[in-house]
Amino acid sequence: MRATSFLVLTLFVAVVVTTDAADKNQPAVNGDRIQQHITALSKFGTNPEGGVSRVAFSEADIAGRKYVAGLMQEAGLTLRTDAAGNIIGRREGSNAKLPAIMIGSHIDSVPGGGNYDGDVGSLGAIEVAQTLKEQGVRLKHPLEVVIFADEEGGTVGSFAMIGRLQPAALDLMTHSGKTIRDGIRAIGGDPDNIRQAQRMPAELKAYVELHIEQGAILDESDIDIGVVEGIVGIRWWDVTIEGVPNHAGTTPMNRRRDAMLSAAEFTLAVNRIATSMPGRQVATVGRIRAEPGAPNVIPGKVVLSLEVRDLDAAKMTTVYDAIHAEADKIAQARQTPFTFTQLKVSSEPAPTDERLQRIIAKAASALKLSTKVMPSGAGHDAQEIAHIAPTGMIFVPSVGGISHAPKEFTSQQDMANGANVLLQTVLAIDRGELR
Ligand code: HGY
Ligand code: MN
Ligand code: MN
Repeated sequence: MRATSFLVLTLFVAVVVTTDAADKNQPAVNGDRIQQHITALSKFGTNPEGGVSRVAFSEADIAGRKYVAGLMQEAGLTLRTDAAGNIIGRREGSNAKLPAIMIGSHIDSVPGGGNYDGDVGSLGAIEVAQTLKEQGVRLKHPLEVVIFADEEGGTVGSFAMIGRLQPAALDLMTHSGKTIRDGIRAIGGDPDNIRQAQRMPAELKAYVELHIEQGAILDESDIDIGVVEGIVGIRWWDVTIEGVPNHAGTTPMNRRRDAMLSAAEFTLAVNRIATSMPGRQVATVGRIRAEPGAPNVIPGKVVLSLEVRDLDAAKMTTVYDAIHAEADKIAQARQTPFTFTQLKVSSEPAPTDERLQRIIAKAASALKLSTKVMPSGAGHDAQEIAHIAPTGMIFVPSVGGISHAPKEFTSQQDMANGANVLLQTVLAIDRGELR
């Protein structure tokens, strides 16, 4: 071997060995364990289609929360349940004066949901705490892992944490059959003192949430990690349409004031309006109830849900105004008045912290993972916490972009990648990179 070749080879070996050693020195999560926890959590509220119906405050939710609380304790966290029912696990840092780095997500699901929405971020955050404990890493900042209460009912737990859950919202009925007030009580919260759940900006250094993308962008472009730049706002209304109930056999077609017919026209109009404007806004009628609800009675009343989402609050107002104007026309033409009641759990759009975007992207690159900066079309607790702390979000791919459905799927490797990026992001914040 010529001297130069020998030198090149030696350098090459040295670089490989050094890089390898550096990677080994970095704490890394246990992907098998995340997968085991995902599988175990999926048993709470499991449904025959392979997903879960673990709606907030249901028996399944209560049992699932107990399971994750056990994991949090094993991870060395000291637990408390706040007044809103959020489970908060804390690990003190070496400097008692520093604010906490908060990570977490939710474990409640939509009815007929999947096994990854919220669960990946919750179990990924617990895995970060477990990894720090096992690998003997002491942070300077306290670490808090939060499992937020009732995310799917309108980011209820995180709303309370920022002090914006209005008392009227406590009376809303949830999928569990309990009001939010009774639900919070059932999970160990204290709805009569909901204000006590509020956290102050000085208490929090940052909040970072890992989540599945719930869309197809990462999967279709074969990208490992999404760096979220902003989260859409979500506004919900109950729309009530008043008609006149009457006999479905004896009332001629030209003498009807059929609330269902107006609801059908309205539903088509919502879709047409959201589709016809330039931009990424979406609008949905997702639930409908006709009264009295019999085949042989013309519906006298229909109550349906309206949801509008966009990254721009002004755009959401424009879409809503157009929908309302169309409803007025339908009401006039069919003599069926419409009433819109906005629910007290609507979320405003939220940009994420640009410094955290950079930290997340850098952490992913150091792990040799590809990244893409992208918006979130789904709502998250992160958009509420963004009002009181610098907030970042890490997305991992959802196969086929399917979510809020039993076929929702994210691979073990992608979950581990996301949790490792979360871990490295926490370490970077702790080192002082969030300046
Ligand atoms: O509805 C949402 O976007 C969220 O998954 N809660
Ligand atoms: Mn969801
Ligand atoms: Mn979610």
